[in-house]
Amino acid sequence: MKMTFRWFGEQHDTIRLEHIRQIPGVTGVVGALYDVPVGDVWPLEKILHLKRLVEDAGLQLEVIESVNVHEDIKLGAPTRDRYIENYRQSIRNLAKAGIKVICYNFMPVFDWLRSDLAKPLGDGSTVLYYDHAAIKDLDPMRLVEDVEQGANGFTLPGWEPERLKELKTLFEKYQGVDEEQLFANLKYFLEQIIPVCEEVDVKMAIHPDDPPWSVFGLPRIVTCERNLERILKLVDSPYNGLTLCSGALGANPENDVPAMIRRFGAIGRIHFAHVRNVRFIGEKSFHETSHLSSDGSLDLFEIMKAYHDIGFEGYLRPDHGRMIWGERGRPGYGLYDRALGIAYLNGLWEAIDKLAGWSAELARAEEGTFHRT
Ligand SMILES: [Mn+2]
Repeated sequence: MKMTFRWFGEQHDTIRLEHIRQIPGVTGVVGALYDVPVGDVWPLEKILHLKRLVEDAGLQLEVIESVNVHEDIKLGAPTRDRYIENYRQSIRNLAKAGIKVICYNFMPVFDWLRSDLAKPLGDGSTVLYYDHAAIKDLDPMRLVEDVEQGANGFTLPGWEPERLKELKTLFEKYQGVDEEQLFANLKYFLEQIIPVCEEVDVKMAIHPDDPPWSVFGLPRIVTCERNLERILKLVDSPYNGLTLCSGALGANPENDVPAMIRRFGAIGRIHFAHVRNVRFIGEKSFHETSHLSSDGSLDLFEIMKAYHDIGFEGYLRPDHGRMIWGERGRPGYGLYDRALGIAYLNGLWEAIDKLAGWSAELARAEEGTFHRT
């Protein structure tokens, strides 16, 4: 397991690379270019500049999150081929800079969605909160305004203004796209890009939809074990893999996250792990929490144990945290609670690893005794 930390770059993050370097066990940064419009080719010089910054701070840059997919690709519009060709070129450029994994998502219109970006908890911290009942009847434009106001002046990933002003038109375009069509459009995209990934050795890792159900009547497919399996089979290559996000999938209590880790990890298709907790409040309603098992509804020990059992050697990062200690930053992406999350995940990992070593030793010793007698 390689511990990483998401960073939004010099212009878009309050957190400095030197601070990330000081979090125990972190070896790499998960980065992206935020000034390249969705659909354009990522220029090699810009990628190399980012890589230099990260490496000068003593960290590695091997994972990109995200290279966003242009809406025309998800819609299956006639113009998609141009954007797919650009995506292929971005993959080649990222490979030249030593990138190993690209995280992306295939969510129509919206990236992740929440009804509140700063819900206060009893301990005085604030967290991201989702309540389907509050969202489902809302005008999507109204939600966009709310999110913009609650984002502390940041543009949230996936909520780029140029994309959101097209919102109305986009909704109209999705009228004819159901889940089956979205699967077909994803297949078309993967068939074009995976051969390039195989050629340049870059692994694609699709992020689950967050939350993992349909919102505003838009189709969503990266939601459950069955669909993940179907996605992996659309193009059956090790380069077509997953970002297994415990929080996104875990928001639906029907998703058994440790079981998914074991199943898809055993076949080598998890390339990137997002680990965090959520607390269920009711039907399609949850808020985020610290990473600690007892603070939420997911068992982080079981999750880390599953990664250990499959011999996970890929990239892992803590995910959204609470906003604590007066920090002002991107909702979900403060320094302090994610650093606490890392310390906790490292502790779980060390304990699981040593106990596994002891059990193996014990088993060998017992075997020895058995043979001698
Ligand atoms: Mn995630």
